[in-house]
Amino acid sequence: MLDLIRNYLKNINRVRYEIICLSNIGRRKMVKVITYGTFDLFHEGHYRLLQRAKALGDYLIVGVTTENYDKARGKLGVVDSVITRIENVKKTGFADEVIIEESAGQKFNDIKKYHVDIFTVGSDWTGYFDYLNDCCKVVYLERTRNISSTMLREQRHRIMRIGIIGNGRIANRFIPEVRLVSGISVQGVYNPHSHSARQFAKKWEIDAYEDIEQFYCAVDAVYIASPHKTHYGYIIEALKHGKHVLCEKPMVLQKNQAVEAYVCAKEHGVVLFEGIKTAYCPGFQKLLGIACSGVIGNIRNVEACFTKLEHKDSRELTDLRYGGSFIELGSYVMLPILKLMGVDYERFFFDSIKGDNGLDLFTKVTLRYKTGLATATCGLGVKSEGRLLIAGTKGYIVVEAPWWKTSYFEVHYEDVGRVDKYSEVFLGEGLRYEIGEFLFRINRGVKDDFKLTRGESVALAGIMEQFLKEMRGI
Ligand code: C2G
Repeated sequence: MLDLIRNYLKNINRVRYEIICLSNIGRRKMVKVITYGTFDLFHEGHYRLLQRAKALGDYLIVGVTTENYDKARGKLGVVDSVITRIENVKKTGFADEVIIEESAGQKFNDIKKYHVDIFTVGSDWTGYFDYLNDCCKVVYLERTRNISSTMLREQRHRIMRIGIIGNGRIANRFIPEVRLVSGISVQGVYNPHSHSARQFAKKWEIDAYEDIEQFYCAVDAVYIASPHKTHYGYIIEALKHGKHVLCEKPMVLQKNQAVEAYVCAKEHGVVLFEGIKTAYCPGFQKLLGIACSGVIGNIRNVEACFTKLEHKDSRELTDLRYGGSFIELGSYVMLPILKLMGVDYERFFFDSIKGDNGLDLFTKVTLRYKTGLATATCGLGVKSEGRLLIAGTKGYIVVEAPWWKTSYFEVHYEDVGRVDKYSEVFLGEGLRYEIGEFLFRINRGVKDDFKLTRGESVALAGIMEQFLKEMRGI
């Protein structure tokens, strides 16, 4: 298949190239420009990039990525075939030559091979390709901020325009990850503190909205990354505006709020999705598959620990209502327990080591099920071994830290000499997996939420609520 594409491109491009070379004889040196991209669900941003790339010189070479390369570099959800993507690039009339990009490191060789003068790419990659300055000029062209739907009308999938509410640390990690999911584009940010939103928008070349109604008009979906206590209000408001919602964990801190939010999403025909990244990453999916396959027998005990030392002045250790280790990390440590042991625990209790301000620096939750036990441990002020251990009647599975970014795990048996080892990719910050799944559910109308069910999400909210009641009297 690749050979076919290569020959086809080679023939038409050779003729074009010869004509251009002949017409340039005796004139100034022809300036050759090269750019690369996936060009999936071809849109205005791609068109404008190619138009400006062409204007930088006389001859434009466009590298279109193969499916395998996109897979290897962690770009998810590519819809169009490489043939369609090449055709779409060619239709613009800007490309004098189209080549295929198959691997990392190819850019450097292409620049030498095709005697390229300028390498260009959108500004979402600023700095990333500076190393190519050694062999040609590198130009970052400003990315197109607003992708209107005019160019996309006939397409099966629209580009989903997502807006961000809240612009803290996690939102800064979210944007580069969205850019590695095909079919979704960050439109803008809303924060009642408009100065902060404007700075964030400038940094990421997106729009800042001061008016929340205008914000909702401009987006199809929202990512809620605001302080915990504001989640519920934003979720309901966004759902009522008919927007799909991806909300950071913990989604809400009361069981009835979670139930109401899911009912509201159903009523408005949109997707509500709790963003616990571990739940959607391929390694964790593989782990659950192996754990439930019977190789370790019946699961009798799950122990999950996650600690992350935070500075005493951090938001996590100073927010007296919604700070502390369990609210911050509890969603992660409870996840494998709820997935493997279920939501029907018989009883559970919390115990914490508290700091001077009363916030928990370290918390243990012990759960008793009909068929087994579980312990969730998390800490912001105590460091421990962040391990996930799943014990069964025939063997056990161990996943070392950072198990919440599952990429490797081992299955052990009574026979100490027998160890089965499994690995799986976990790319970047891993947020791309939840974003990809969110988009998949929106586009395909998928009702199946097995990676993190409504029931599990509601149970998590219930456990958070219980924790706040027992430990803080809220
Ligand atoms: N682009 C843009 N504005 C947008 C979206 C994309 O200017 N709103 C630009 C990108 O910066 C890139 C080109 O359009 O230069 C193609 O974008 P993608 O198809 O998303 O490809 P990308 O993943 O950015 O791959 O080797 C691949 C390249 O490194 C770029």
